[in-house]
Amino acid sequence: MWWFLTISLLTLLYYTWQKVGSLGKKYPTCLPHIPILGSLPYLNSSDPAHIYFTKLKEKYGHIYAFWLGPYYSVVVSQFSLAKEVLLKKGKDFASRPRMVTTDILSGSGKGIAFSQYGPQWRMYRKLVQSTFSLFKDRPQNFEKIICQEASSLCKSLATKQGQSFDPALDFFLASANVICQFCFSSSWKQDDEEIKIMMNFSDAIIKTLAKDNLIDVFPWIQLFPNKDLTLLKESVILRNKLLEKKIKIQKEKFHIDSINNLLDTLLKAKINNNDHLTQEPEITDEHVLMTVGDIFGAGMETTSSVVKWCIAYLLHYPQVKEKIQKEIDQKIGFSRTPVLSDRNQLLLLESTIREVLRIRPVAPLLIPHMAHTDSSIGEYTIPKGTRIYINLWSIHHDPTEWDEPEQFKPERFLDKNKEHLIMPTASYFPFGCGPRVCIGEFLARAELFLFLAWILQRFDVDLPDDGKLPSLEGEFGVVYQIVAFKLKFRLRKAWREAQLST
Ligand code: STR
Repeated sequence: MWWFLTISLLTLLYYTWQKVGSLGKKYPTCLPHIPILGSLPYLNSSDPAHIYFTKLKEKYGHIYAFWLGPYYSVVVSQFSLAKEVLLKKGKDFASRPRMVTTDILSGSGKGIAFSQYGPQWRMYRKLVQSTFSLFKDRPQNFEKIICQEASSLCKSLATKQGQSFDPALDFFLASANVICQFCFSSSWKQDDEEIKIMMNFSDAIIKTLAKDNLIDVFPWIQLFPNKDLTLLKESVILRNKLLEKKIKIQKEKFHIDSINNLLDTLLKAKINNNDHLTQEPEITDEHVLMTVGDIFGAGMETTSSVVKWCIAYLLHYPQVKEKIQKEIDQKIGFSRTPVLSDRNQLLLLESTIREVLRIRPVAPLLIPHMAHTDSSIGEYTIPKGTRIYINLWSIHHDPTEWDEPEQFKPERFLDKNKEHLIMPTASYFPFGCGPRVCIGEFLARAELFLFLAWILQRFDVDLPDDGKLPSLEGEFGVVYQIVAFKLKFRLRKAWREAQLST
């Protein structure tokens, strides 16, 4: 009897407290919620989060809220509101919620991807940006680095000609090497065991990080045995060991007058930071490791994942692949390999990349944002601490903005005469926007273009022997990955003939 009265009283207090607090303010429609669990009992679906959130939009509108246990969360599914969050009021919403899983990966919010908004995050982001500028203006620039990797990638694919195989490792190696040059001025060889270890731990991190994991809602759950958490912790230990080893080797070569990569930039900043009694935030070895770790992880995972999605779509739509190849043959031919300035020429390849980034965005809910001050979205009050999920998936599949959004149509990014690239609607931001926009967008776009142009100039991409097409469904996680698939590469006749005649 007593417990019944206590629970009833608590429930009453809870609702009264919420009503009083919200007097005169307008909040987004909220899913039903109960004490302690919040809306969790009403968020039960077998659909991946981005699909489920898109379905909820039909019932609750473009902006709605729910309680993830104790965390008030808002989902934004419309372009104009998302723009307000990311750009117009970008600063208000530029923080990140602290979660058990992201804290494990980032050493309690260090680095740049999962760290809170503030001077520390800003300083590390600037240091990474300045290293990007360093690579743009020097002879061994990104274009050269990517082309070297594209060349090694094509050589490796040629050795597997005619075999049915999973190309994941080859694409991973190519992307990892570009980012490894950026971080440490070094790279891996094809048969290096370390690359396989990296691919495995990276995959494990993606599958266990910031997912619909209850641990991120109720941290006390970690007190009980948990398979996902153990896997995440083990993978992060492996990653940190590998990075520490790389950092140690690079530190021995470090010279303050010769800054060649991201680690050099960070080590120099660390020395300057210790020398002068500056107001700058602290730079510790752990901060350095986490910053390099974020860039490294982002660089290898995202690019290789999108290359796989592109190839998978080309297997589903061979007529698009043929048109791209025709364009390559006409605009580049076989006497030279593709370069970045060909982007103005290979419009169909560029539009295909854009369409893949639309229909299968790398991060369908971006990384969750958090309001670090009281603010508003549209007419709605958003209290400090609210978690904001931008449903990029729903924005990229909005039928009021896109013609047949479920269809793969690269030509939607071309004008009528197919002579210019266009943006059919502003409802598109595969790399996010505002203060937290993807820092490597320029590099990612360059890699996607060059890797695909090099591959398609040389190879035909065919179905594997069992004739199985890749699934286009994907697996939801912090990166929306394609399920492993097999294919066959075959050197193109025209390419072979051109090689013989030179
Ligand atoms: C991949 C696995 C890894 O080893 C390290 C990281 C940290 C940075 C993460 C990256 C991850 C996945 C892709 C992220 C990136 C930061 C930005 C990027 C989430 C988990 C995206 O927003 C897609």
